[in-house]
Amino acid sequence: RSGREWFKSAVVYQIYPRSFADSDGDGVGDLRGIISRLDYLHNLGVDVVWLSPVYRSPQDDNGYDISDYQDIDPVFGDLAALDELLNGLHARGMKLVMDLVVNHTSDEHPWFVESASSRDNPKRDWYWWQPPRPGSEPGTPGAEPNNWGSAFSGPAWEYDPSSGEYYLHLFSKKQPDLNWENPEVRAAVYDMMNWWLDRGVDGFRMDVINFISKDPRLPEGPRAEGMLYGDGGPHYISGPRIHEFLQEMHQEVFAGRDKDLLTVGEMPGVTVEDALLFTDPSREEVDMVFQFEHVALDQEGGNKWRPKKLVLTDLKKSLGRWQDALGERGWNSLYWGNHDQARAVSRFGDDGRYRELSAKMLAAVLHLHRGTPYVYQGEELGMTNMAFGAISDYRDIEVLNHHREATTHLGHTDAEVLAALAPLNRDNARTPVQWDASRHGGFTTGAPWIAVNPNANTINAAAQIDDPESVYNFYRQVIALRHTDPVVAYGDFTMLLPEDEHVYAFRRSLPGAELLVLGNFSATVQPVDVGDAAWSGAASVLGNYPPGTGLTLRPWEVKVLRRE
Ligand code: TEU
Repeated sequence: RSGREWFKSAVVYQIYPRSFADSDGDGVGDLRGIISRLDYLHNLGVDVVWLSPVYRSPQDDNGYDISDYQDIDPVFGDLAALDELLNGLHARGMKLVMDLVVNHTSDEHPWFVESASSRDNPKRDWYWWQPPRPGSEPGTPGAEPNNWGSAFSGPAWEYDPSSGEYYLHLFSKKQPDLNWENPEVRAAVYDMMNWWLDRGVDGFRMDVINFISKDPRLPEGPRAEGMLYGDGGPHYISGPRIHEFLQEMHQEVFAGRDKDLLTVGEMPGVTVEDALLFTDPSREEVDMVFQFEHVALDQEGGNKWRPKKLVLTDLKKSLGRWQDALGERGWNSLYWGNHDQARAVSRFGDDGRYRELSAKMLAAVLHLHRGTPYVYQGEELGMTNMAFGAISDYRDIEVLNHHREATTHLGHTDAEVLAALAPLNRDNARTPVQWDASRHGGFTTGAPWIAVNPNANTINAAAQIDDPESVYNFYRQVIALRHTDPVVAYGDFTMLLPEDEHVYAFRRSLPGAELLVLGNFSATVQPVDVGDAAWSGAASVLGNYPPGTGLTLRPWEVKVLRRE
């Protein structure tokens, strides 16, 4: 590998299709809505679109429960529309990366329907079926084969009375886990992946791909005080055969293809050490991973329903460690948000008085790290979290299941749960993209599947596209910098002022040129001394204020200086 792979100077834009743009007035975003916005994306300058699932699905987890991997759900369109989107992107020199969800299928996938039809069905072993715990009353609490909990509350096992066995589901009970120990499962997945690559797609974002290898003994997990279920994580996060499976996938699907492809593994719980193995090009596993350390720092014990204030030095320590570890070998993805995370400007910036300034600062600080940056739809507009009123305003299964469990089994009141849900729930990021100040933010002419944020009347694309000072146009400048300055794509990374509690400072350098990036994560003026007075005279290549003097930072200011 050249060390200068194409994806190192690329920027990826994530589209969550049901919330992006609705073309037929049914209140749900769709493929033709995306097609109508391709020039908006091209103008932004992004190179790749990562499209969250649009396959046939009962939509139990908004498409991450797939019932046909090789067809498009009618709510989003059809394969002809997908091909039109693909051609539209390629015609603009952009690529399409599909979302690969193969840790589990929908319970309505024919594979599962067959598997569940009888204990001796040939596909029984395509999923994880287990008898009740010995000596237990089948179907009653505690009879599950082990104590693992589901990510969406409740046990990770669902009882099937017709066969008297349980099936494993790390997520919703309509998302049964595939059994990757079975070579027939792996072959079927690789066939499907090849079918999509042969159709012209340019790679995959792989959903919880480090969960596909489980300890086949399915041992009990540790159960923390006050938790209803054990944590199976130690027995399926980056499990025993994960590297073998990803290397086999690479050989069966990606090897020998003569086009630039992108593979990014979504890996909750992945460690730096494992990520080095996953992304080391010589191992031919994946190009990069989504790790979750920096998005767990504002939660007590990683519990998103126990939010706490983020400490900047913790953030710098975490991201700095990933920069150092994957600096020479391997590669980082860079993100503040996605469809599972709260909106960046609300979570890491200030979505009130300093919304635009902090959104721009966050963009420059993130994108100028070493790695491939991901822009989540609406982030380029400075879209914010949503103030949901009642539980009936929510749509996300993770939220609804937690609310039910917390109010029925854990004795919390509705008000307590709603307060705990507000900062980090996934629906914050799933309110429709705000295109203009018309009804429903120009997202749909119908009734939106989830409410549009009322601030769409001021925060929207129409108000920003032609405003050179807008968040949108700042993103254009940041993205352009990765395309034009090799220091951004290929330079090394040195964290500066690690103990400073308000300023995020780092240096990027290549022989002959270097950048200094200074971000003020506070609303107060911050003097900055990086121990090198020569920077004071360096040229400013990017900033969110009119050029100032020296290195002092105004509220939420970002300065990017360059010197040869
Ligand atoms: O998310 C995996 C994952 O770890 C999420 O459960 C995330 O940690 C959690 O939502 C944060 O609270 C992937 C998809 O991105 C997510 O949308 C799906 O719900 C999930 O897998 C199951 O497919």
